[in-house]
Amino acid sequence: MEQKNYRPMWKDLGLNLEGHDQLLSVLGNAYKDIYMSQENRPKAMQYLDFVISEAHGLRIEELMETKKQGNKVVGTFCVYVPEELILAVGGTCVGLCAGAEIGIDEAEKVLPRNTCALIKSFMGFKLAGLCPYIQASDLVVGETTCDGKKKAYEILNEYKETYVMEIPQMKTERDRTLWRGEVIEFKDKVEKLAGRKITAENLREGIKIANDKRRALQRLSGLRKATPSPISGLDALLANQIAFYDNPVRFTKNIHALCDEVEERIKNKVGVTKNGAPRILVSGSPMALPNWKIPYIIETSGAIVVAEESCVGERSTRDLVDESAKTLDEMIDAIVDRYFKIDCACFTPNEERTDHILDLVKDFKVNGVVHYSIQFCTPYTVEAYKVEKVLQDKGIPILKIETDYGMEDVGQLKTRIEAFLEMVKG
Ligand code: BJ8
Repeated sequence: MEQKNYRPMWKDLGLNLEGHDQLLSVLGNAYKDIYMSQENRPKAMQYLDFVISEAHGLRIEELMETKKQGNKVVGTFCVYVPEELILAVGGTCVGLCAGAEIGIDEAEKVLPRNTCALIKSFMGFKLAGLCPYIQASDLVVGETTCDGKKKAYEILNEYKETYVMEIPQMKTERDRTLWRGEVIEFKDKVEKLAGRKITAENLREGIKIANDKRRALQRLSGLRKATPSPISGLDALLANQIAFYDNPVRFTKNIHALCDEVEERIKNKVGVTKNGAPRILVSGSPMALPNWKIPYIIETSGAIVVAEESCVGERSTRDLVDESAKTLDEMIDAIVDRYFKIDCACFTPNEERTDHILDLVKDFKVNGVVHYSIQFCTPYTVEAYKVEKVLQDKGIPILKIETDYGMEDVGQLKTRIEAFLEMVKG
């Protein structure tokens, strides 16, 4: 099928056309090498292949169309932003580009070099004019999670209006009160932006759409407990990454179709690996699209990733908003409670996270954990100590990795991961 010419749209959005062409070509090749070279993928993955191929085309066209109809597009960088409120006013919530080493020179003009790759990436994408999602957004919503993000949003705000939600750092009643206030303020902001009121009716609908998406991803995650693994970790990660970009209703339907096929595979004992391949949990910093580095190395070294303890994975999908709330106030409380459970390493203490890692190890019959921290990410790099300790106490092998989005250390990482897998097997 011939690709449509999206250049006029990209130009209108103010993208740097030449740089954007290069980006699409690099990403297209990486996708071919990493994804299309996998054997025996479920056929339903074709949907996600298509979404990826149109991530900067058709999907952006859809966003521009919904904007024309008076609806708003809100861009985010964190799973703390309650998308239910955005959906309630007919808006679209999209994740913004933050997963590739792009525009680093530009980013380093405004940020210190020793900033985590995710932050440098979102700044680089914006300053180099390469992310159509931020260009299409009516508002960017940031959050006070880690210091790097918090301070970087002040700079990003000079280039694009960035509204910042205050996220508490602890989980006491007082923190919950603060968080409730933040959610209510955000509700007011969304209402003003959209020029529409949030009501019990439209919020119920927003909650349902977001929960349905999470239920579909939970179903997919649950199927990965099977042996042999019916789907690669790379493909499952892709589903979790695309969840931040695609139309949620269409995405949910297609993930269920994928799950139907994966269920059939399990019945017929069809797997993507041989029995006996080490089952790995990747835990830590989020892997934003197109950050596939660690699972790619693991899965081309003879192991399989069976779960991601990460915001692009389990952490953002495991909790639902209680749907039994009747009034608007009760619904807000249900949203506050759901988001308050997120166990990001920005919280202290954060024992829920280590408890949860142990649960995942048990439920997914994990043989070893790869703890992934983006270099210079203080919360996850420091918390790795606690994670290592609880796993070692239970005799579960762990490999701690710190890396950025560059490819220079791939050989070295592969050597370390292969040595780890040998040990996991033994
Ligand atoms: S809820 S994990 S999505 S903050 S990698 S920018 S923490 S220095 S991304 Fe995150 Fe929300 Fe937490 Fe999840 Fe900072 Fe670390 Fe960089 Fe990070």
